[in-house]
Amino acid sequence: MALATGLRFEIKLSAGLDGGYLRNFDVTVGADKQLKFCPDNVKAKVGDTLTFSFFPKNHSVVQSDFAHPCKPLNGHGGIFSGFVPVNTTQGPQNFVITVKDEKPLWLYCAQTTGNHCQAGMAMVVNEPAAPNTLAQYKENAKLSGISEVPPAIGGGVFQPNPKASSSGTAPPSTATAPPPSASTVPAGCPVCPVCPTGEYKWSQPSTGNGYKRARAFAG
Ligand SMILES: [Cu+2]
Repeated sequence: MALATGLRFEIKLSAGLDGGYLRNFDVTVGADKQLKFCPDNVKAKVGDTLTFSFFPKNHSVVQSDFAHPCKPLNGHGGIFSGFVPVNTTQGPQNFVITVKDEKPLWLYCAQTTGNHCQAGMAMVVNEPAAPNTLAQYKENAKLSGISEVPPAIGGGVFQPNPKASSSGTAPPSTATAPPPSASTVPAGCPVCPVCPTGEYKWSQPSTGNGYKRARAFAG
């Protein structure tokens, strides 16, 4: 896994295509012990970001295409977060990708223990019209055989996760556990498995000039 060695600021001078602002979508990976991305169907524009936060036990984000569910794009290329083992509530680092175009972007988890992709752990950005829907991708995934893992991490950056536990150990799980809504599911993400479609979190309001404000990335 890439480790943050410092922070740098990157100012995006390209406005969102809607002329207003770019957005970030927070996506949980395996939250609530479910083999799901949440949300799993996002409509995004060029320059928008998706920030993946990882939950136990060991998930990944891999890009594929519709025709090859649970297989890396072009056999090897594309987005890959690596496997992110998590023992605590959330992993210490998030994986952030930037939407490069508005073509459909298919993502899955390549964990073979439990066959996560075949069990439906997949998502889409900019879902195409029928018949190539997310639902159909998941149907095809059931028959896809063993998931494949890309050889190298790429296609995104890691950022510190402000919601991660700093102790490195699992929190108490019985009498002193916080209310269910407190920590395991980010605010704004409804209880899975029913994930919303599309836009539920806006990262920053427009500043009026069409530019996104500076944003820190792990470098
Ligand atoms: Cu997984």
